[in-house]
Amino acid sequence: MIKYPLVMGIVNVTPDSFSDGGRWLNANAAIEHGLRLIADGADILDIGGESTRPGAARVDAEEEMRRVIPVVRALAEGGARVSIDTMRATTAEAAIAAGASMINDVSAGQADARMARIAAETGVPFVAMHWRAHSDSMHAHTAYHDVAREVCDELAVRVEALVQAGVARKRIILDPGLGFAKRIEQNWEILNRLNVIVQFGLPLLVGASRKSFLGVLLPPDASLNERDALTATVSVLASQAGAWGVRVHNVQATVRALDVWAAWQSGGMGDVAVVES
Ligand code: PMM
Repeated sequence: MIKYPLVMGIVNVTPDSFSDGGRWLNANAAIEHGLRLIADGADILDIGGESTRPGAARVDAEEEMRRVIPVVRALAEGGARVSIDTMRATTAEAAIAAGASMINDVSAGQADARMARIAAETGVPFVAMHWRAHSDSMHAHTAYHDVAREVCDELAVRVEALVQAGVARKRIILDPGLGFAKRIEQNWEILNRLNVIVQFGLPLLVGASRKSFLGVLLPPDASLNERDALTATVSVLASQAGAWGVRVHNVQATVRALDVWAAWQSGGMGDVAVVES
C-alpha cells in the first residue's frame, strides 16, 4: 500500500502573509476556507494569526488569539484536525483548549521559553522548524558552510532541548524551514539533500508552498497562484524523498499531484479511487 504524505492546508488569519494576507482575516471567511481545504483533501489545517514573511513585524498575543481562536474552535468542532501555527505558548495553550491537536512552532521553542513546557504538558505532536531569528532580522542569518547539514544539526539541538523539557521524542516533527534565514539557492540545496534530515529518523514536514525560491523559476510577472503547480511538484518530490507531510496553500493541486505519484508508485491504480468516465 502506498503511504500518502499528510497534506497540511494553510489557513492564514492575517492581514499580511506573503501569499494570502488579508484574504481570510475575517473569521467566517477563514472557516469557510478551512472547510474548502478539507473538501479538497487536506488531512489537517494549520491555522496561524501572525505572519512570518521576511521583514514582518510581530503582532501581540491578544490580537493573535483574537484572530485564530474562533477559527480553531469552529473547525475543530466541525471535525477537522487542527494545528496551531504560533510561536507563543499562551496562544498554543488556548488553541489546544479550543480543539487544536498539534502545535506548529516555526521557532521550535526558541521564541517563547514556555512553549516546550506547554508541548510537554499537552502531549500533542509538535512541529519544530529550523529557525535562526525573527522575520524582521532573519535575512542577516543566512551564513552556512553546508546548509543541509547545519539545518539538520541545529534541529538536532532543538530536539534535545525539547526532550530535556519533557516533550516526547516521538511527538516531534522536523521541518527545514524553507525560506526562513535561507537565500534562494540554499532552499534548493536543502531539497536536493533532504535525505540528510530524513535520516535523522523523525517525521519531516516540508513547507515550500508559493515561496520565493519557487518564484524565481517563473517569469517575473507571474502571479503567486502560478507557483501552485511548482509547489505540487515539490510535494511529489518531497514525498519521494521520504517526507511525512507537506504544508500547502492549494490543497487540491497537491492532492492531485500526489494521486499521480501514488498511481506511479503502485504500478497501477493501487489504492487510488477510480472514477469511471
Ligand atoms: N512557512 C510559513 C509559516 N509557517 N510552518 C512550518 N512548519 N513550515 C513552514 O515552512 C512555514 C510555517 C510561511 O508561509 P505562509 O506565510 O504562507 O504560511
